[in-house]
Amino acid sequence: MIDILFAAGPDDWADYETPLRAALDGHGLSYRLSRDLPPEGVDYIVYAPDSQVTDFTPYTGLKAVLSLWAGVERISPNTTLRVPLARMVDDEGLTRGMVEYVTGHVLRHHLGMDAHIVNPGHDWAPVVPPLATERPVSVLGLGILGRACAEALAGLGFPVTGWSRRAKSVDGITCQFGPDGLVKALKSAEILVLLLPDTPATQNLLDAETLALLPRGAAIVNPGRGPLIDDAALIAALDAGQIGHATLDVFRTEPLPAGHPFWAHPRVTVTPHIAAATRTGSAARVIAENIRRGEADEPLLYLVDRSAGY
Ligand code: NDP
Ligand code: OXD
Repeated sequence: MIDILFAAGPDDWADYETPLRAALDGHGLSYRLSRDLPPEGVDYIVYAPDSQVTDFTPYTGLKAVLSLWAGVERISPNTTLRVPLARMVDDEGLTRGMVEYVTGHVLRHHLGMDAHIVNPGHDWAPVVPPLATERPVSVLGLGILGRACAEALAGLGFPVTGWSRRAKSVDGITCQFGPDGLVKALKSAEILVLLLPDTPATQNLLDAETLALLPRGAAIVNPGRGPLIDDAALIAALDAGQIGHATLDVFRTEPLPAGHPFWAHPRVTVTPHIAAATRTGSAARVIAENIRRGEADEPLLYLVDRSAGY
């Protein structure tokens, strides 16, 4: 009997219980799945950032923690966790959702859609946007999500530069890495997409100095994490016209506090962390597959490198 503790919030339990049971049954596993199990008998913990578990010490027989979220900044540094941590990679749901969000918001800025959607004076003022082939876009982060978005944007014709920690090669994308690569990626980006994880190395990556490297009037789309951007520096850059618009899905504090200047800024679009929701059916299949692997002594999928923090 495999004991699986569902240690995410009550809403998640309501959404996930049925799909998780269906996915586990599909593997013919014999299991107990509950929100409440004696810690010492637990084999796997299904985790989300609002989990009731913050100290893993009592889980003496734990084999792995399986995150329902792709971003693991809140659990990866936990020193009481001493077993493998797998994060969510869900090509059927999460990745598709992110590609749709990013291409939609990039196209909005590229086409200048706002001028037509909000046109109180009913001005007939034709401004023909350039073709995508004339609009360089950079994607910071070339992991599962960044790469899928970079490829989708390149498929629409945008010249795309991608930036990652380690060197890589992706067909149709100009790949950069390291500090020099960041400067190149920023200098060319009329639209900048942030798909980096929140780690000590990425926090405040966009500050006054790096924002100044972007072409004047550049747009930023951030579905990565709030701490990637120095909020005050972004507001100053927006006010100075250095940044034309920022579409932000993620924030240092969520929900974004009522008085935060982003809410009122005319050139900030706030979306409430909805860029790519984990979809219950496909995510449950990813969790169940990892439990099957764990029980079969096969390597787990999507393990987090906790020394790098993602
Ligand atoms: P991955 O781990 O697959 O990719 C992370 C990418 O960031 C990699 O290309 C990695 O480089 C790069 N990277 C990490 N650290 C650095 C650094 N110091 N310098 C340069 N590049 C760096 O993550 P995903 O693509 O799956 O997800 C990215 C992030 O998206 C998540 O961490 C999460 O924060 C966010 N997210 C947001 C959602 C939303 O709804 N808003 C939904 C899901 C995720 P390398 O390839 O060299 O390792
Ligand atoms: C995630 C997210 O990390 O939704 O999965 O932000």
